Amino acid sequence: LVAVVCAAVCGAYSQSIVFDDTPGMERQFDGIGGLSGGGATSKLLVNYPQEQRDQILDYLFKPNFGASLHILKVEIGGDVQSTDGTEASHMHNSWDENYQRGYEWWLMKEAKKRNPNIKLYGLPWGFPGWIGQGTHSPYVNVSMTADYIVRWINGAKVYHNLTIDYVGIWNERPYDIGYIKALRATLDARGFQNTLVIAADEEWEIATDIQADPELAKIVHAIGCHYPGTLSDPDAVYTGKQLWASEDYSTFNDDVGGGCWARILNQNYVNGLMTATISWNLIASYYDNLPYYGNGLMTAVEPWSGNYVVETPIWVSAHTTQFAFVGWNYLKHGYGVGKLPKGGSYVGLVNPTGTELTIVIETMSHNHSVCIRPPLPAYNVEPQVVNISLAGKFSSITKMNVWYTKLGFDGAKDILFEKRDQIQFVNGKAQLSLGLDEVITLTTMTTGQKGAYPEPPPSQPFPLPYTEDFESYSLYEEPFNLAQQSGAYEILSTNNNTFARQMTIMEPVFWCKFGGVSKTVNVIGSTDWTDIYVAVDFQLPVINGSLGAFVAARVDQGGCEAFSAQGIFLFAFPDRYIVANDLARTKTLKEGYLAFEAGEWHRLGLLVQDGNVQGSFDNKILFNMTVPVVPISGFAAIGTDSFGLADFDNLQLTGPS
Ligand code: 147
Repeated sequence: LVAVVCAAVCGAYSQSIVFDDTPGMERQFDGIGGLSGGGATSKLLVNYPQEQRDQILDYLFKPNFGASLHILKVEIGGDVQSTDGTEASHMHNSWDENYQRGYEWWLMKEAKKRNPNIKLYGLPWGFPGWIGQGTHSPYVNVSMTADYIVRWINGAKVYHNLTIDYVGIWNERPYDIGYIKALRATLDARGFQNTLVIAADEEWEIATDIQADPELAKIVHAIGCHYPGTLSDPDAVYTGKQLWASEDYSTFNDDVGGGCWARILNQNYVNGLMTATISWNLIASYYDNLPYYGNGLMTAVEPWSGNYVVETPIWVSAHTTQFAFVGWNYLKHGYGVGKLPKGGSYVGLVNPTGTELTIVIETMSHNHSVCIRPPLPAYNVEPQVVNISLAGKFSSITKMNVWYTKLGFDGAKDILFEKRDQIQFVNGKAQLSLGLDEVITLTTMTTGQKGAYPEPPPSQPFPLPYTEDFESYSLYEEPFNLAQQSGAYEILSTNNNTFARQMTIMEPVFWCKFGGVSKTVNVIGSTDWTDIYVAVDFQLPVINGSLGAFVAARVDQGGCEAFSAQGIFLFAFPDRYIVANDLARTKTLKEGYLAFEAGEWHRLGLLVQDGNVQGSFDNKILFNMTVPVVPISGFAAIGTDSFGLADFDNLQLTGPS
């Protein structure tokens, strides 16, 4: 706990840390952010009841309230699986252009509504197939890819009045210098001189290319490294470029996750001179048992109940975000930035006119601040007393406001972002007693608020029975609750009927390392489901139609592993049906005769009950069989047998009676 008064004996073992602007400032602070996408991480947030959804958005973006983020990074959807699902491209095909798909436009507008100063950053994970022209590279025609990306930036402006501040290259995949130059040239030619290029969203390796190529050096605004473990490469520092942890965190959002976030927010600068840190992800809004469940600043996975959880990382963020802003500057190492004598770290941030000072101190112990990656070398933190000394222009400060967090482990209660009594400075000096796993902000800023809303509604399981006819949707929206793991689904309407269409007609430029099978799949519900009835109307369009459609139960995997998902899959083709034990159809359980034509609507049903599987077509029983041994539970799913158009309507899910 912050203790200003210390017995005389404290002085004997206390150490001084100084905050002094005399030698000037070091680097400019570029902000703390969250990442929506890479992929589909905000999926379940979109159709929350408006009341809870607005509350959640306030906790994330509203200044002076919660995480109050400075940067929102979003995926530029590419119709590919990009971790927890696929996000739609604005150009499924070369002849197609649409800026109403998905939810990132909506999210960016909600963020801007709350904080007009929030910076926006777009980055693709994958690309629709036509960009690769039959290859799996986006660089076969770099001006075409640059055109595709700049169209997204232009669409943001024209259709949503959103200014994209930063754009990246290809998430965690190879960059191409020719492409980076083409991208810059295209941005400039279309009036986006102010959209800055961040490269290359992997490690620091672009630093050597920047050193060797003055033209490239001019183009790259900041080097963006992922999961830097608070360290930057000397080559990267040598470029003189801004250095960003352009994706970091990805840790379950309990107190250890909060500890990770607190440690890296400070130490990315202290150890690595990184001036921006962006959390993967912004909000964990994807079903449990998809990859990296809960790896967001907070969790919201129940649109049907409205339940959500404001987790520790939100309040850890607030310690920095509410009291320092983009364009502020860090003090110099040794003059307000450094490691504490007995472990932990501190940063001093100053506003552009030099009149406000914010100090953030963290004392996270090793085991209480481990992030998902990279491994964290051993270190020690001990309780300590530090003498704080304010020098230069700051020497006249007599008091600072104090915000305090102590993460509670082993049954102890968390203290999260509480306002404490002011700390008094006598001749620029004060003493602070620090315990373990604390975050303390000392600031001249008088703002700061621990935002609060009434408890959200209680948690509820996915509601069954469940029906979805899509009639209430806006055109081009993505179906709610159906978490697309391959393919891109959107709401269309013909003859006064609204339905969901699978839009991807060719294999995309994948992001997942192992590529994927040429199937599309949407999962829904819970991986706890065992017995279930799943039925849907489907139609295979005549032109560019998929070869078949399926309904499935007990689907056990999503994410990049979706392609190897097992389950009970009933595929319908114009001339037969196939029951497979896996999405890839490597294991056929049953086959039989079926006859229908493309362009006709039919209903496909799958009932798993009491050890029996029953398939139906247009409500007539097709077969009965014994339930396969594995998997024993999983999501319900619908999808297609190949990339190609397919329409779905009147989804019905019924649980065991
Ligand atoms: C990152 C991705 O960029 C994100 O989309 C998301 O998948 C995130 C989840 O932690 O991870 O990709 C990485 C995946 C693996 C490693 C690093 C980054 N790794 O093993 O070092």
